[in-house]
Amino acid sequence: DMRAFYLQDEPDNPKNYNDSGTSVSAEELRNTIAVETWHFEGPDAMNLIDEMAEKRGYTSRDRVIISPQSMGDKFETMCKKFYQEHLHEDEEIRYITGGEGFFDVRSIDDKWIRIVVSTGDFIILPAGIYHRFTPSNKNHTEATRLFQSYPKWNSISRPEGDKIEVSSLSAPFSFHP
Ligand code: KMT
Ligand code: NI
Repeated sequence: DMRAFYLQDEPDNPKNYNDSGTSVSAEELRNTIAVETWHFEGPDAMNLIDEMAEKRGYTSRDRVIISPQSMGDKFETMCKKFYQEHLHEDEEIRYITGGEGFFDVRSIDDKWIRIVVSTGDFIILPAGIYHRFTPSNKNHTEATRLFQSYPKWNSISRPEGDKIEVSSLSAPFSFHP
C-alpha cells in the first residue's frame, strides 16, 4: 500500500517526508475524500493501466519527467506551480513510472494528508479537491498523466484566506457527472 500520513505543521523543507506520525489508510482516503490508490507492478502493469483507462474513459495521456535534468531552469518554477494549493475541474490521474513524489491532499477537516508515490503507484484525485504536488528531495518524479479527453492541465489556485466550511466540504464532488 501507498504510504500516507498527516503532514507535520509548517515543514521547512516540503521535499522531506515531514511525517507527523499519524498514518492514513487507503480505505480512509477512499471513504473520506474519494482519493483512490493502487499499485501496479511487473510486466503486466501497463496492460492493467490500459484496461483501467479503457473502463473509465481516459482516452489520452502524456508523460512528464520532473527533474532539473529534464526541465533545466524551469524546474524550480514548475515545482512552485505544482506545490501551490490548487484544484482541477477534472480528475487528476497519475501513474508513477519513476522517482518519488508527494501528493498533499486536504483531509475532510482541511488538514494536509501527504501521499508518498513512487514507481508503480497509481492515484486518482477526484475533481475539485484542493491538493498540491512536489517531487521528494531526490528531485525526480516521472509520471504518465491520464486524461478523459485531450491533455490539459488547468489549475485553479486556492484563494488567499479561503476557509472551507466543514459543511460544504462535499461540494467539490458535485463536479462528478
Ligand atoms: C498536479 O496537478 O499537481 C500535477 O500534475 C503534478 C505533477 S504529476 C506527478
Ligand atoms: Ni493538480
